[in-house]
Amino acid sequence: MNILQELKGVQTIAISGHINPDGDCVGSCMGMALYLRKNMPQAQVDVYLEPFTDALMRNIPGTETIRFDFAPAVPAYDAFIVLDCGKERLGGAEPIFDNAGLTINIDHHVSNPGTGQVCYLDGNAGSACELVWDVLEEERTDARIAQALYVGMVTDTGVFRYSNTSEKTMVKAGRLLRFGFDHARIIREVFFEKTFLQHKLMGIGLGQARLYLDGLLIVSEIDYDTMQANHATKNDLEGIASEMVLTEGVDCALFLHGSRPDESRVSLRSNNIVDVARIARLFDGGGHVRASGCTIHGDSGPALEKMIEAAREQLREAGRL
Ligand SMILES: [Mn+2]
Repeated sequence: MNILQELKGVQTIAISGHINPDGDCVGSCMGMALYLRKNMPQAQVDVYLEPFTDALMRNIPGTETIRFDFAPAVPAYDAFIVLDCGKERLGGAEPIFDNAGLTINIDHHVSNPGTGQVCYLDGNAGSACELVWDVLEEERTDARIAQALYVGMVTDTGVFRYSNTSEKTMVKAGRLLRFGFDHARIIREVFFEKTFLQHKLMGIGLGQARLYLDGLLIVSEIDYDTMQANHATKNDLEGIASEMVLTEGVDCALFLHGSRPDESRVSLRSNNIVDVARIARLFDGGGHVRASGCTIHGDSGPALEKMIEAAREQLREAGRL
């Protein structure tokens, strides 16, 4: 796909990604927006997203132009580009999508069957930013666009550590570096730097962790009261599940937190064996084989037992139990 050809003659373009935007979502949306603004100067290009971290605001160029209020600047856009998700995760941007003419979807989530008239989907890609890079022309790209896409590649591959990192990922990231931007600062600020509260909650989460299934599964929970006492939101829990799954001997990690008095969010991670997307789907969640999420309503105890059983079954099938 060449995005400029797909959008030929289009005057107004809206771009959005998923609720609770991460670096790949914001990076792909801004990378695309900056590219279209540069190469289609006559067109109006608007990005609609929910708020996200200050580190992403600072390190992804052009974020100050994002429309965080979801008030449509145009009654019906000629085109709508959905990045890093399908229509069902657009949140406040969904009505804008519904009113748009041409709809385009670029995504790397295996659970996304594709939304829109033109789809570019690849479940093997490490990030949506990799796929956005595919539809751009390198000679029409600049350092700001490259930087936005680099943030997404770094975020979704865990700084090129996860199994979704491929030769293609490295080649594309390498091409981006040629544009010249402070890539070391991006990795430090976007990926490794944490707030004091994040570090504190990481300590609580790891301190309360327990091992199950012969040490193949690690589970921890930060309850609603602890969240309240620390004035914590889900953003303050960033990285806890990923850290848990780095425990020696562990294949799968389940991290729960009380999101409301009667609701828990679960982050699931695995290294090699357990398909955590399958477990998340038991609770209407979704995501990737190695990283997924779901929501539990009511008491988390029985749901947690069900998830441990599901992990046990998969580990048995794999001959590990
Ligand atoms: Mn992504």
